[in-house]
Amino acid sequence: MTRSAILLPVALSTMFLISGPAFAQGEIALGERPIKRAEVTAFVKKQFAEMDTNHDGQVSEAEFQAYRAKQPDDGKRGIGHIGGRWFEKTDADGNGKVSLAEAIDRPLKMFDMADMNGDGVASIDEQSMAQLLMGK
Ligand SMILES: [Ca+2]
Ligand SMILES: [Ca+2]
Repeated sequence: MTRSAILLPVALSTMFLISGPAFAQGEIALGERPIKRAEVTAFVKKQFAEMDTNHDGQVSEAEFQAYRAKQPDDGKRGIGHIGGRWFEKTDADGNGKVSLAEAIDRPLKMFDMADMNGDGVASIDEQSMAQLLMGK
């Protein structure tokens, strides 16, 4: 058996160890890997579906509070983080319900701010710059 044949599975399992936790945290962490715009959209749609427990296409304040209660709070703040003031900040038209369009607006704006060259991918460098601009 050659040396590389032995090392490759080890390298792969290490990659999984590194990328694993980022997927388990319920949001897209910044500064860990390049993020695609489509990924942000897909993530917010999935998160929205998880929050909209009665499936009426709107997230009510009660649904938001229930989601918050079970969201792991590990101190990380990435794109799609549902903070304590998420509901009031996200309900742009103030009708007491958050629609999918409203939910997707802020994460995408954050993404577009990071994606400075507009190629649809926020590189790690671009994310670092965005974090600086956001004062983190
Ligand atoms: Ca709902
Ligand atoms: Ca609304």
